Amino acid sequence: MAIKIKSDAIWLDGKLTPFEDSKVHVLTHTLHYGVAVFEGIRAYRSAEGRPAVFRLKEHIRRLFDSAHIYMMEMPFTPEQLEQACIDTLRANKLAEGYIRPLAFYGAGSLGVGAVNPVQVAVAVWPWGAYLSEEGLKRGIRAKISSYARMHVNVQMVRSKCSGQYVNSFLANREAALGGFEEAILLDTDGYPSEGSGENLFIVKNGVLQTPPLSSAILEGITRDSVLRIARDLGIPIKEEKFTRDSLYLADEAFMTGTAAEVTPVREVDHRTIGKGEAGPMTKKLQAAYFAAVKGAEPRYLEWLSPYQV
Ligand code: PPE
Repeated sequence: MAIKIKSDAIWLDGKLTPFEDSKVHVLTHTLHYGVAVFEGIRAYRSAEGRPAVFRLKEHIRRLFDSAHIYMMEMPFTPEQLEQACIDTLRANKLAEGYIRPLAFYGAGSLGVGAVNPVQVAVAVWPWGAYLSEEGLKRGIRAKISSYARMHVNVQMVRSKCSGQYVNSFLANREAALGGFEEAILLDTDGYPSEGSGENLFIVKNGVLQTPPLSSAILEGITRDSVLRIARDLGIPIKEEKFTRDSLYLADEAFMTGTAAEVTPVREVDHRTIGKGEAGPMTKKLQAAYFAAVKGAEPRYLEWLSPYQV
C-alpha cells in the first residue's frame, strides 16, 4: 500500500536535515541506474509504552552486506547507522513507525560504471498495516504474476537493491490493477518464490514450508524471525521449493516482511486457500510475532533495541 510521506527531519550524510531540505541532484547516479541499497525496519511501542526497534543490528548488517555485493564503500560504520536510525526516530518523536535507510551513489559522473561518492539517508514515518488492517486480519487475495522473479545470476538475491524493485513494481502494479492485493512471483524454473515485497510460506498437514535461501528470494529478517518462533513452538519446518499447484492446495498460506508483518493469504489465482480465512497456524505465528516485536515475549527481547523519544 502506498502512503504519502511527511516527517520533520531526515538524516542525510551524517546530519539531521529538515524534510524540505533533504534533496539530491537530478544527476544522482542511482536515479539513472538504480544502484542503491536500502533497508526497511520497524519500531514498535510495547504494551507498557516503551519504544524499541526490531532487529536493528540484523537490518544494518544486511545493509552492509548489500553494499558489499555492489562494492559500495559505506562512508559510515554500522554503529553510526544504527545510531542514525534511533536519532531520526527521536527527531521525529516517533515511538512506533517505519525506518528507511538508503545508501546511494550521488552526483558527479554519469555512465553505468561511474563510481561517485556514496550518500546515506535515513527517513522515518508512521506506517500502519502494509496490506491493510483487513488483510492482516482476514487475509489477502494474491495473483501469480506474469513477471518472473529474476534468476539468481541476473539479480543478486542476497542484496536489497533499489534496481531490483523494478521487477517488484511491475508485478505489484499488475496485481493491483487486476484487483488483487499482492503478486506472487515464480522463479525462472516456475516455482513460487516470494511476493513483490514479502517472503512466502505455506502450511500443509501441520508442516510449515517456505522456499530455501538458495532460491531467488530476499533473505527476509521476518522470515527468519517466523522460522525461529515456529521452531520454538515445535512446528515442523521444511525449507524447500513447492509448486504453484501445491500453493493452491495448501491448508494455509501467508506472507512475511517488515512492512507486511505476518499477512495471511486467503486466495491465490481465484482458488480459495484452506477455509479462505487466516488459518490456525498463521494466526498462532502472527500472534507470536506481534508479541515478539512488542517485547511481550521474554525470550525474544534480544531482538529489541529500546530507545526513548
Ligand atoms: N522479499 C522482498 C522482495 C522484500 O522487498 C521484502 C521486504 C522481503 C522479502 C521481506 O524482508 P524482511 O523485511 O527482511 O522480512 N520488503 C520491504 C519493502 C517494502 C516496501 O514496499 O518498500 C519491507 O518490508 O520493509
